[in-house]
Amino acid sequence: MIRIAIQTKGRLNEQSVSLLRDAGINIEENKRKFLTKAGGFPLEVLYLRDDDIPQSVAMGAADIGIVGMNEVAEKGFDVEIVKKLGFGGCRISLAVPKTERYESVEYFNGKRIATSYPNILSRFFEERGVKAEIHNIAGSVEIAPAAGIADAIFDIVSSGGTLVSNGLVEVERVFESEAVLIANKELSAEKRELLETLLFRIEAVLVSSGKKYLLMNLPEEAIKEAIEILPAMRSPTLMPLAQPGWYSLHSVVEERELWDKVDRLKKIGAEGILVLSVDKLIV
Ligand code: PRT
Ligand code: ZN
Repeated sequence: MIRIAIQTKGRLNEQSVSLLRDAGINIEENKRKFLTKAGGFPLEVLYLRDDDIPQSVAMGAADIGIVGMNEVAEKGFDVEIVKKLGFGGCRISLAVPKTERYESVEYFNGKRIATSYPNILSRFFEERGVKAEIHNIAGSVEIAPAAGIADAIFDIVSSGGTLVSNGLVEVERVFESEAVLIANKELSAEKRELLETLLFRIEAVLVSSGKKYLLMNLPEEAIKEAIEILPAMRSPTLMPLAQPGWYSLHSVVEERELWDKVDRLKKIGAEGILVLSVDKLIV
């Protein structure tokens, strides 16, 4: 049995649960329980605030966890970063009121900065020889400058909308983050093996995301060009059709490249193009 800590509610909860579900793990969310047993895999789910996940994994209250890299870096607990998970992407940035003239990080010398990430910020300032007053505040950091309790902020940014609506501009991107799978560094052999199995499944889910399966009919003379348009894991699958001179071609493509490839394939004579979603891709 292995125990995973995930966020109880908040931005990472839904995607953590759906990643585990896509990996074949049956999680019944019972909001009143903080520890539940999953089906389909020897796994227990421990629901925690994201701030507590690095520590719980470092101390062994949970064996593994899903949490933002920002929390791992801020808390500084010694855990293994097993895998970047491709969701929860954001950055932690310094932002100043848009009326300020900003030229370089020296601007922050002697300034008061509000943040919930004092450790990451003080490391950044130390590296650059900046001496600023860091105010650790929980909650709405972005209102601190307008409230007159800080000159600048250091906070999570994703779209940038929150900064704009508070009259702030991002001036330094300090830390890039996304959700990561972390593990206790001293897992037993049995738990390590369960982690490997889980990781194998998670990788199959991650690899398939954003991929499409493409099928089409193609005249023989277009095959060479089609293979250039569609480099696949080995090469595209090609099967002769009953009608002489025609083939069926199958390949997996990145969704973001789909329309560009489809346009090019149509130009060289592809017909009956069928696009399917990829559920799992085991490489
Ligand atoms: O209750 P608990 O402590 O578990 O949750 P929380 O309130 O501390 O965290 P939560 O759920 O807000 O975020 C969890 C994790 O999601 C963070 O630690 C990040 O790793 C990640 N993440 C990704 C974000 C954002 N994007 C994000 N945009 N966390 C917070 N924000 C906030 C940010 O603080 C700011 O207020 O969204 C606002 C900025 O968003 P934009 O789009 O306007 O720039
Ligand atoms: Zn939190």
